[in-house]
Amino acid sequence: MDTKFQKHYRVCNLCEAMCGLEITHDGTAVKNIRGDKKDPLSKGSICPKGALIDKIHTDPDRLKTPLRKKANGEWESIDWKTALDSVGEKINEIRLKYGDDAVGIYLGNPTVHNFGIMLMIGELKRMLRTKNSFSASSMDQLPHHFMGYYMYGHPLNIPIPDIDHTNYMIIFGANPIASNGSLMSAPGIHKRLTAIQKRGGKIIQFDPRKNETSKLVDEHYFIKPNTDIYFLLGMLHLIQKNNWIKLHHVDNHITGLEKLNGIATSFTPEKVAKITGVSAKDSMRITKEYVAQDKAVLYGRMGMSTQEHGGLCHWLSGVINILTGHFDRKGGVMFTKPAFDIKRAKTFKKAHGRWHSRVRGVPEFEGELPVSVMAEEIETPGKGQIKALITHAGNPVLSTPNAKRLDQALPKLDFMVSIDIFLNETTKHADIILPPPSHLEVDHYDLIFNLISVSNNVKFSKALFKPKKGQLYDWQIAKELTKRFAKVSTKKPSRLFQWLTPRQLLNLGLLTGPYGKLSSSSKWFSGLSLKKVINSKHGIALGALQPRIPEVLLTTDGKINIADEVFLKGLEKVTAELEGHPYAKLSKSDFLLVGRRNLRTNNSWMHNVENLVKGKNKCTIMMHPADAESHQLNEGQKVIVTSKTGKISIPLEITPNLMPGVVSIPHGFGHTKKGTQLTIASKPENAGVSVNDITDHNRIDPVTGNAAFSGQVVQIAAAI
Ligand SMILES: Nc1nc2c(c(=O)[nH]1)N[C@H]1C(S)=C(S)[C@@H](COP(=O)(O)OP(=O)(O)OC[C@H]3O[C@@H](n4cnc5c(=O)[nH]c(N)nc54)[C@H](O)[C@@H]3O)O[C@H]1N2
Ligand SMILES: Nc1nc2c(c(=O)[nH]1)N[C@H]1C(S)=C(S)[C@@H](COP(=O)(O)OP(=O)(O)OC[C@H]3O[C@@H](n4cnc5c(=O)[nH]c(N)nc54)[C@H](O)[C@@H]3O)O[C@H]1N2
Ligand code: SF4
Ligand SMILES: [Mo]
Repeated sequence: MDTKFQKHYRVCNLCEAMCGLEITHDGTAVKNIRGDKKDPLSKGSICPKGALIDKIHTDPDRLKTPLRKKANGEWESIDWKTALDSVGEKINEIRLKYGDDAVGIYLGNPTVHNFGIMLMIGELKRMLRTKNSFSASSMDQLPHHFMGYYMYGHPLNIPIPDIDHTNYMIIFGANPIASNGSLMSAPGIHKRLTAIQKRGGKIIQFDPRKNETSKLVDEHYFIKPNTDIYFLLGMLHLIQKNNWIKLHHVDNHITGLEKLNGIATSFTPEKVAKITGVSAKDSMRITKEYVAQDKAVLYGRMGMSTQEHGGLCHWLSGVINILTGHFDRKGGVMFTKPAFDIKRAKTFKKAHGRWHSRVRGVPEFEGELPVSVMAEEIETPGKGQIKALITHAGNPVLSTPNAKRLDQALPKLDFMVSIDIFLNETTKHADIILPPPSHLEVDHYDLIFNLISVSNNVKFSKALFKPKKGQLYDWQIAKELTKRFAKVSTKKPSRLFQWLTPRQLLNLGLLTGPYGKLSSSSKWFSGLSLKKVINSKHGIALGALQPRIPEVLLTTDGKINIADEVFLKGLEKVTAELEGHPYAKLSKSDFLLVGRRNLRTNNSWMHNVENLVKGKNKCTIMMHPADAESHQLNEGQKVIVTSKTGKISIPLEITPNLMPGVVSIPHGFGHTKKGTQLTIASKPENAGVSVNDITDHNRIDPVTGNAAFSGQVVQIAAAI
């Protein structure tokens, strides 16, 4: 190799897979990016997004200095001190005038991929003391947190499929080949899935669409969107009726088992089949096979989370895994043992219903309100109305249900600040934008994804390049704002967080963590410290997942709370609708809408990378040929999709991969040039339309408050 070039090793932080990257560079520019073969978790796997991560760093549209909007709407660059002082003054002025709840905060998806901000944001929120706190979680994995909290005592106590040892995997509503696995950090997912088959195992998938993952599964079944809860209750019905229950070692660590008696009695396979579209014969055989397997796992993800019964679905899949002996055992779902266990830092005595949203009265969870209520909290006058908004690493104008309404509500704010690397559809509404450095200019550690990984590992990535002089990291921005917000807060900022850097906090966590030098179970010379982790540039393997019941449980009685009232109550509506499901009344012109992801896109961003967006238009509506024929629609033509909340016009893609009666549109598109700097994304051929202009903010899971994107009713007609 040319001596001018060096190798840098880091973890890709674009998605949950945590692929190790090997970056060849000359100190100022990247030559190429490959998968790091020596990374103990990813072993060389990489996807097109990770291979192009440097294109975010070099994107001419990426912001490097704070921007302030002038009275005429144009932007001017300002220095960091002026920017931070103005934000502090403006936010404090609004708090003093209208009260703490007048400030809203929204954290987007990349927030969780940034350990610096994750360690500092709690303090910032503590100084703000607002009830109007939101994040992308409430249109994503909220049901998992809910299940973790109620069943195992902490929102982050989430069991993960032991994919590398299972012999029977049932997948509901996920597309790991495109998404690279979610709530299951499993880089090289293709290899891991096919390995199940190589050991003689089987993969079964339930999805209203045959997606990229369906190509490799053994059996795919179309399931009607938003009806998975019925399928799961049908499984429970069979398991209880046939007494297929085997609790193994968890038997002594469960409370509330008796409350499960009778809850699924009326959910016979025949009744359930009428609602789900999966035949009674298939559901009976699959349940029997799954129960009989020693190493089997039931896994559900986005498609199962973002439906009207997402909370109940994830609770019940947990219950089924427990009852059938596929829990806390090899090949079932298992808990991780991360080197830095953030669960120890934040305990939850009570995390639900401590306050309610002002307009719709929905309860908070983990200190947050569902994002579906954000627009109405900005629009509706009265005490507690949101007058100022802080966004971090999010694009809610494209990502939230009925986002068009939010787009119209944001200009009504007295003040908005966005911490983001781009001027996009959301940040264009801000008065001030604070841009942190790029992904190659920051240290990286996976505080969250190591908690949901399919094996235990630890790795620290040092920044590759230096940021522009004076540019502040996300965590420094948070610290600076915390200091300013503290001036009018009744709480004092914690000295620990004021004085220590993320590296120092991480070192503390690693030293005192389960493998740390200072832990009772490790030895001083072999235990972990940040230094030791930094020195192992490819990362350190900490072993396969191991049984952790009961020590992992954080419930007050130290037991699994298998049937909390919150879930049992939620079941009432499902039981009532068994005999007369609303979908039975749909007419021929009604379709059920589902979403989709593509390997080369990442929610609403990264569309500004030419090599990822080029090629076939990804923002289409997919429809089954029989439906297209009966509606006299042709391939490629523009159709108008209408819902309760709006209309969009989008090209049609006809494919047998959709369940008849179902249509699929991806989210994250709808880029606009107006007011943004998204040169590539907003070119007409790449811009697409936003599905969230037609999703309904009133469709939320009544148990968790999560957005219900799946199964919304829409009508479709040719565009004239
Ligand atoms: N209809 C429909 N809607 C959906 C979904 C769906 O399936 N269907 N999925 C939902 C899900 S699961 C999610 S997670 C959300 C995502 O929704 P959001 O989190 O609201 O939006 P993202 O598209 O992830 O936007 C990320 C933003 O972070 C910025 N950014 C990237 N890295 C950094 C960084 O390191 N620091 C800072 N400060 N900024 C950064 C980017 O420029 C971009 O503006 O969308 C949800 N919306
Ligand atoms: N390439 C890429 N990777 C990503 C992302 C990305 O945008 N692009 N986003 C990341 C994020 S933020 C997340 S949260 C994860 C999500 O990753 P996944 O959980 O794998 O989610 P999706 O790829 O959206 O796949 C959801 C599947 O659910 C199906 N589905 C929809 N409704 C229903 C239903 O009611 N029942 C059932 N059974 N199935 C249904 C859809 O047809 C689709 O095939 O991906 C992450 N990884
Ligand atoms: S799969 Fe995810 S973590 Fe791996 S390279 Fe792609 S974007 Fe990065
Ligand atoms: Mo997500």
